[in-house]
Amino acid sequence: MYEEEEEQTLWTKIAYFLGYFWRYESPLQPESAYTFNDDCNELEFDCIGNPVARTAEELGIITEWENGADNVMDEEIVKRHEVNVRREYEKKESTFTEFNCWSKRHVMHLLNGFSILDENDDMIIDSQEFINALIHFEDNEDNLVDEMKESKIFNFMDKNNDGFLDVKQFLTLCQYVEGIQQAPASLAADLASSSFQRYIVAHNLLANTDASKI
Ligand SMILES: [Ca+2]
Repeated sequence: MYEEEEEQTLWTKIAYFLGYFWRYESPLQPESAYTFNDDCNELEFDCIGNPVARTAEELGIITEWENGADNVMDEEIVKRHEVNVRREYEKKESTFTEFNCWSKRHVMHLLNGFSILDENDDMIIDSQEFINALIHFEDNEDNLVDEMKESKIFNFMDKNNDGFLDVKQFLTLCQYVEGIQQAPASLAADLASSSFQRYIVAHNLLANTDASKI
């Protein structure tokens, strides 16, 4: 009895194995429309395998929305590209050439000062970073920051009016502080008594201290 059952199981396995060849279906090629079966994509083919005409909306291709999104993003994409170009200033030799009033070493030192203000390291200083870093600096010096005055300086330097300073704008401001370029009249008085001025002076003292160690 036990042997019979075992033999039956074996034949069942063989029959199942042979049946595999009958059940086999070749891979689908739905784009041809000639290989339609129940598994075929019903969005593309009807029940007899003919391609079904579908509108762009039915297929999820909503061109109006896509075009609308592109139009909305156009201006933003141009703006982002410009910002990314300005983020590269720090690494460019042309920046050192443009500010050759200083040695490359001193420009590097000022760029370290830039990095301290640039809290999120995205190579631009936004107004919040500018104010926060100066508050932090003045805290150490037991001074208060006149936020209105610092914002005025920031906005004056933000010629593009896009809410941040790039490396070149920062270095230009440093030139005003160091008297290499005369600060515009509308900026000079505020700058002379600003936290930013004190920050750069203190930062430069650090450079002199470091240089004296060498
Ligand atoms: Ca930043």
